Amino acid sequence: MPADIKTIATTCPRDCYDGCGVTVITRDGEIATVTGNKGHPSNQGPLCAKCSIAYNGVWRDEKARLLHPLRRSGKKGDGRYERISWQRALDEIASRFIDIQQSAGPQKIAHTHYTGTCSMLAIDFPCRFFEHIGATEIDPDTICNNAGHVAWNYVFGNSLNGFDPRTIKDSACVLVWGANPSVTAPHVDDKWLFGNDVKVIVVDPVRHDTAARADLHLQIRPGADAALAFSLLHVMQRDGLLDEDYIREHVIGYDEVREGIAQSSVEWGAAQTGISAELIEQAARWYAAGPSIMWLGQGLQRQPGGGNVFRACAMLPAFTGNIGKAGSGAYFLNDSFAIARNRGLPGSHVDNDDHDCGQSIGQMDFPDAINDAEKIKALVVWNSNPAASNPAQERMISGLSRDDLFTVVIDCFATDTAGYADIVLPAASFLEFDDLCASYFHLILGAQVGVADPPGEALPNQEIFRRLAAAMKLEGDELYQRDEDILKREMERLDIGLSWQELKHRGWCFASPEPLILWSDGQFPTPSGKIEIASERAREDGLPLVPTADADPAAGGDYLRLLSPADKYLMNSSYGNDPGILKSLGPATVTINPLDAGARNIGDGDRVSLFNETGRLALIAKVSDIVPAGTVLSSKGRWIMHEAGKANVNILHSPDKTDMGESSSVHGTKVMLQKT
Ligand SMILES: Nc1nc2c(c(=O)[nH]1)N[C@H]1C(S)=C(S)[C@@H](COP(=O)(O)OP(=O)(O)OC[C@H]3O[C@@H](n4cnc5c(=O)[nH]c(N)nc54)[C@H](O)[C@@H]3O)O[C@H]1N2
Ligand SMILES: Nc1nc2c(c(=O)[nH]1)N[C@H]1C(S)=C(S)[C@@H](COP(=O)(O)OP(=O)(O)OC[C@H]3O[C@@H](n4cnc5c(=O)[nH]c(N)nc54)[C@H](O)[C@@H]3O)O[C@H]1N2
Ligand code: SF4
Ligand SMILES: [Mo]
Repeated sequence: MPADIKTIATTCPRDCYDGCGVTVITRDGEIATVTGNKGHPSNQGPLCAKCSIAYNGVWRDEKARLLHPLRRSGKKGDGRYERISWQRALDEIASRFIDIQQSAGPQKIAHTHYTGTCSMLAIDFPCRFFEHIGATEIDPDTICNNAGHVAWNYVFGNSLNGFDPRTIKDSACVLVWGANPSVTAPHVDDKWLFGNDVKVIVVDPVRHDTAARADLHLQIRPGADAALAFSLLHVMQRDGLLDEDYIREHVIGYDEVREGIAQSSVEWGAAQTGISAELIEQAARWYAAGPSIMWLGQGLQRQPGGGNVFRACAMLPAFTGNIGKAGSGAYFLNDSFAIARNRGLPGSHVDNDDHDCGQSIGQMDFPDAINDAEKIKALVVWNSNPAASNPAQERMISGLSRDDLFTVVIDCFATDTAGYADIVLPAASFLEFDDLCASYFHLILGAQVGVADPPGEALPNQEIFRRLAAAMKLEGDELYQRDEDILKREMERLDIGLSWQELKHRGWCFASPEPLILWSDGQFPTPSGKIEIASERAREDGLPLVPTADADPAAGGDYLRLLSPADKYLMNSSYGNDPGILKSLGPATVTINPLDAGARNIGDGDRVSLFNETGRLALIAKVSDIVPAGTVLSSKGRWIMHEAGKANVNILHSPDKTDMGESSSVHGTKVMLQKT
């Protein structure tokens, strides 16, 4: 009998700008291959390198996946576990939680989660449980992008309403500032950024592949971006390139920064940023000529002054009117769900679901809190891997090792963090249940389609929390709502004219059939209704009224600035256990400018150490001028257990906060470098 071959369209739910369409080919009901959906507007072909490997590797390898609930049988961290039934696991968790609720209070139960999977049910539903019991949330965005959110909320009243990428057809210039799409958005990079007839300007300390391919690369010193923004505006002000009508009608604060811009000469800007005066002039003219899109990356705001940088950069679209018109836009993130719900409106007033789970502790306070028995008595980790991902790695692990901390980890894999759990619960992956995905770049909604049964006894996050609620005998309809009912209701709310079954059949659809020009009505959800470069709300929060033209000083002495952004082959720490990925990754490296390497007698391939007050890490040197002198580069996301020194780059980062939003400022870290 011929094999029964089926082709099913689904969506990649990783925390990724691209939001690719996935094609799963099944043979006699079993997954044969996971590949890219050629008909999807984002990828238009294969998946990225990492997903092509991992979705056909560990993701579907029963030997690599967690299959059953486990209970720790050895010491924390030594990885010895015994299999137990779901009932026993849930009963034990329920009784420990009830005990803590009664003896110490529910807020002593903490949970930490982020974007391990971004589909709607699997990312949001568990929060209902934690809200219901009154647990403390480790504030998710403060590990990633909260400084940018807070800053752009001051300025625009919203940080999730950027622009519609389809409108690039009307654009002349795209300014990519502190993002690395060649790694973090490979299809956006290739198909969108370089697939359209636009001038590309990149501002980044690193000459990554996008920067190397761009028309202009402004190789800035880390943390000097606000000074650059002022200096770019200086050129536009001097040459009469600002849009005075737009400023008058839609912006407040120009008068307060006018003088600061006038003083930020190109020569001054060049001295602050390390970029030549000619490049600053050229970039300013191209951007101001427009129509221009500005894309601020998430790496950009992971600097100590990241919030101020975002407010300073926002002056570019505000003062040149490069917002609310065809081919223009100011983008940090989009929220396709919110935009779909409001697609009949002229542009801006999206409802800003912030997935707030009640009381919280910031991620930068997490290392201290997890070491404090009075603050946290039980911890649930789901959709994240803090042992590998969080700064202050040593302190995180000492907290996770506490004997008196009752820890539950829910994951598809036995991660570094799972090794410290009392109970480990196996999660189903995106290939194994239906859900709804929204891209944060393209305005696309995607169906996630369950194409296989979960391996072993694994369950989707939402089902795990329904069962845990039942084990605790909690009352409340929202805790038990079925997936089908939520998906049906959400499709009605989205009002895109498709039922869940229809979307599943098609695989994806745009949030609006026609391209949208966001902010076209010129109404911003700020107190004044205008773009607030001068923000009273910021001042009330103890911040300057307007952005300032600051640049971080050089690291000083023998110190170098360490950047640890995304890796091509990893998705944060996801995929770090895949043999094919490990082979592609090779050993952990640090990229060093020839001047810094020469001064320390370091050659390509040498063994070196990076160290500071927080920790020490052994790496292999890569000598290259893709990084400027004074800056070293070593990417994030490797699994600790696979590293010889049982640590990754987060051993070097301290949990210092950004100027706004109590967010991570990992890219501000200073390190010493030594040949070993
Ligand atoms: N040094 C340094 N550190 C950084 C950064 C940096 O730039 N530099 N960046 C930071 C940023 S931007 C972020 S967002 C964080 C991310 O850090 P984390 O939130 O820790 O992200 P991941 O490491 O990918 O962990 C996600 C986990 O979810 C699991 N998972 C996948 N699907 C499911 C599912 O359906 N259910 C469950 N329960 N689990 C699932 C994966 O297997 C994986 O273990 O890291 C931060 N860490
Ligand atoms: N392959 C892959 N893709 C990913 C991820 C991954 O881990 N791997 N992670 C996902 C997640 S969670 C996120 S948040 C996004 C992040 O994706 P991006 O928004 O692209 O951010 P990062 O990769 O953190 O950093 C981007 C750039 O910021 C630059 N940068 C650092 N400091 C400064 C500075 O002071 N000034 C300027 N101008 N630039 C600076 C870095 O050199 C880096 O090239 O990517 C997502 N996509
Ligand atoms: S991680 Fe990003 S680039 Fe890779 S397949 Fe998923 S959506 Fe596409
Ligand atoms: Mo992130």
